Amino acid sequence: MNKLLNLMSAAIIVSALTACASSSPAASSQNPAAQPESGGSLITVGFAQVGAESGWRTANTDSFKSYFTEANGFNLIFSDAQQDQNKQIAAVRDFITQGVDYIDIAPVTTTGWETVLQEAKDAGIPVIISDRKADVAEDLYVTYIGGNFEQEGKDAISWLEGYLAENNRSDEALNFVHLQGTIGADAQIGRTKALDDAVAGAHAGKWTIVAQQTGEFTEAKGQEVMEAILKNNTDVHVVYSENDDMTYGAITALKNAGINHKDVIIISFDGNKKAIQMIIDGDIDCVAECNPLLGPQVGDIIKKLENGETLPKITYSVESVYDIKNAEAHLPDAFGS
Ligand code: GZL
Repeated sequence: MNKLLNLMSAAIIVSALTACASSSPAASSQNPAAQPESGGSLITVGFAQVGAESGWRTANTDSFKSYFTEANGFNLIFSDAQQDQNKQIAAVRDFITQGVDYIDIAPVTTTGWETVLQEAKDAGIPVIISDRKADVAEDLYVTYIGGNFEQEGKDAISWLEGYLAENNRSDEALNFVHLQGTIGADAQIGRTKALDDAVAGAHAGKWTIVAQQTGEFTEAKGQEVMEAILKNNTDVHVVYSENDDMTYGAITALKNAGINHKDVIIISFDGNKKAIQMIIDGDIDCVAECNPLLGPQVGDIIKKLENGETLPKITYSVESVYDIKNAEAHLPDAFGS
């Protein structure tokens, strides 16, 4: 009788252990070889970040590092690619070698990702794409979460059309200086398309882009490019700058050229606290919001995947447009410094 009881209790123990093992999908179905580095109870996430080029990027990195902590059940392996796609791809390969449980990528540019994402798929490691899209087949990543950049641009153009109407300037011929983000980045592609479409379409013959150049999403490059542009263009009516950091540089360049920047309509993207304050101070006219605080949302995606939930392929951030009418109210909630 004792033997039977012993056998039965042994059987119960074995089945309980098997049940535990199969109840953590990350360890079994997604990546059987993966065992988080420390303790075995943490979910190891490799985050391949673009770089540290802007206030937006700093806030985005901070949101990941403050969310993906051991206290929250994660082991974060962070890589800063310094805006170099080769470094970003190498970081993803390193995550694969380390056998992480999940990979998150903010692709510096949309192209060139097929090979390494196929390697991640072959290794059974789910890939989440955040911030900027990658131009790859849908089976190579689980989901995308980030801004709808063409819509941000359309929202900025709509704001400008409203502003011009309010000031009886709708029929005015306007010269635009267009500071683009990193060429090939999803954010640049979308924001540029919105302006290009408006100039070629509804406002053809009235709106002219007198200069269009990348400032690499940095303040220094934005100032440098704007200074060069102003040497050949002093009759500038609108600056359409694809992020706040280039906008800061552009305003410095206008001042250095002896142009009162408050006489120029300045449109920016992101929504750093500094830029929102500059709306209140009259230095910037409009900021189309782009939310960098994606860490907790990516964490929520991973928890849903751990629970075996299915997710939509795309989730866009909910974003607003700020001007003198609503900047004050938004300032306390604006990200960064
Ligand atoms: C947008 C993000 C862009 C920001 C820039 O989601 O990729 O990159 O607009 C940042 O400030 O450098």
